[in-house]
Amino acid sequence: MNKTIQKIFQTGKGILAADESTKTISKRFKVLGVEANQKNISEYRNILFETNNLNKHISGVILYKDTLDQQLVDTKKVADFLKENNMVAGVKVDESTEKFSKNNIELYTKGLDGLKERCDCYYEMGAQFTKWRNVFSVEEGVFPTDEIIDKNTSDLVKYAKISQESGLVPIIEPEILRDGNHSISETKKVFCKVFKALFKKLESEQVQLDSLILKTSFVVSGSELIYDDAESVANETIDIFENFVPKEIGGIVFLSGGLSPSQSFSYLASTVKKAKEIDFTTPISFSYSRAIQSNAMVVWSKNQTNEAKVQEIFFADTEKASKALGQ
Ligand code: 5MM
Repeated sequence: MNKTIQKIFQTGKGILAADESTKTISKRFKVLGVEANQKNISEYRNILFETNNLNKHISGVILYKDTLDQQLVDTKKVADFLKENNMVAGVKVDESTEKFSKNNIELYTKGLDGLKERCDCYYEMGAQFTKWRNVFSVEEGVFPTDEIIDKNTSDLVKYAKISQESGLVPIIEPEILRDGNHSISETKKVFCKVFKALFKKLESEQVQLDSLILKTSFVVSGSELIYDDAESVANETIDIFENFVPKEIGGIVFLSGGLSPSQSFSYLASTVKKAKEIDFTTPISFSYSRAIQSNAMVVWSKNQTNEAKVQEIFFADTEKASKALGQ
């Protein structure tokens, strides 16, 4: 698992999140007027994976379970193709969210049943890491409730333990959602509560921290408010890391959470800069889906045969993400 962490956090490289569930990718395709059948989904993803020199900026790819064993057109399995091209294959092992019975509003993440067997199987299929995402809505004085924080953080810890037992590096993704009109300080309060509970449980359950990756949102205001300046985001985000994230974890990667590509790159650059200024030594990188895929997906939706153009746009956005990491 240490080798996997080292490969993922190579200088200037990050993770491509291509693990949208069928429901999520269908939503994205629908907006662009493309039919979300399996053929279109795999053809689109294969174009991304086969981008020339993708490994210059991408060290690992999170796959949806169906993609892991899929054949690239006339060639080999996706996991083998990535490996041959010096990229690590990972897989999303959660089974998406469902309403939490305590209030029927908040969401918990399913997928613990049979997880060990699935992880063992994914390892055999060539995966080297896994990912589990849960979500926390923010509404001042209302959400997230203590009950959902307890449930989601406990399940993240159970997942991380099982993943490590199968030799797979877990990426724990407690996503603090942007939806709403909450202030950046309200978001920060939620980060404090969630991270405090999460890392306390990880330590008491003796999850190996150096073989674990945290995937997190930036500390930002709700999406209905105007955008935060990059310096404030960096200051608040690094403050949370310093206070709640043990330095010995394998690394931290950011999700983009519906921020625009340029915002995702600028927040990443300012946060990495701030981390360097204060000698925060835990490796930091990106694990973006929308921030590096959205422009390419629009081009693809307009002309599904113009692979070269899609790959050019996609490569350019991975390059921008890489540049944001500084060198
Ligand atoms: C790509 O979407 C991932 C899976 O989400 P669903 O289960 O809802 O389909 C998601 O975990 C993703 O990896 C992260 O949120 C990062 O994606 P963004 O678009 O936020 O960078």
